Amino acid sequence: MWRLHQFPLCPFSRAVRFALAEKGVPHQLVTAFPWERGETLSRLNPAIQTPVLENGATILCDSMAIIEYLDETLERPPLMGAGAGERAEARRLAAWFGQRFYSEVTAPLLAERMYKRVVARAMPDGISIRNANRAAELHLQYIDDLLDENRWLAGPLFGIADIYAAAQISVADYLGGIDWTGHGSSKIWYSALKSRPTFRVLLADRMEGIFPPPDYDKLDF
Ligand SMILES: N[C@@H](CCC(=O)N[C@@H](CS)C(=O)NCC(=O)O)C(=O)O
Repeated sequence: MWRLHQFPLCPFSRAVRFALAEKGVPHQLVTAFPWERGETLSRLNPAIQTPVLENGATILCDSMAIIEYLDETLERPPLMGAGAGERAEARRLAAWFGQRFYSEVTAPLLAERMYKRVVARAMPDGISIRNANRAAELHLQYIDDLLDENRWLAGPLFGIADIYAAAQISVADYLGGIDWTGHGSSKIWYSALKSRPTFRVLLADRMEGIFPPPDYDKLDF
């Protein structure tokens, strides 16, 4: 059976978990905290990062490589889009959320509200949190704009762009960084995701010692 090395607030692991669930792939979760630089994670992934998906001799690292592997080996449901143009747009947006949203929103919130609490035992930096919240607001505006054009972020079908965006937003939301006020289109899109059983499993997960806001996993938020 596949084993996914991950931790509950890793947005890249959440993207892989979401894709595994959509593809109906049975898997076990193995908790790995990259900052502990454990022997298993270091052996499996030279970058010492989560996620890693492994099954015996098959070891897959990097969320995008893993999800593309799943999409190439399991036909249904397709996650990358139909033609080359749709796939290019889906990859562009997956990179947007995996790189820009992560560096501007999720990573600072993880540093201030998770790492400092659980590992460094230090006070969070309010300015960094405020900047992350402001950046999140701009990203929600961008999602509103994308949804003016399409039903899902990259086109008419649900796919990898939605998976990446939802994975990042769900972690930022868990850490109190998302305010949906004034973002009706984004909220409707996220509400459709929240009602998918494949995504609800992720929202049920908790990181020890850190609690999400009350509406975090509610369908009515
Ligand atoms: N490009 C990688 C990024 C993975 C990543 O940055 N994972 C974080 C945890 S969410 C990590 O392991 N950070 C530790 C480090 O970079 O040293 C992917 O998509 O899988």
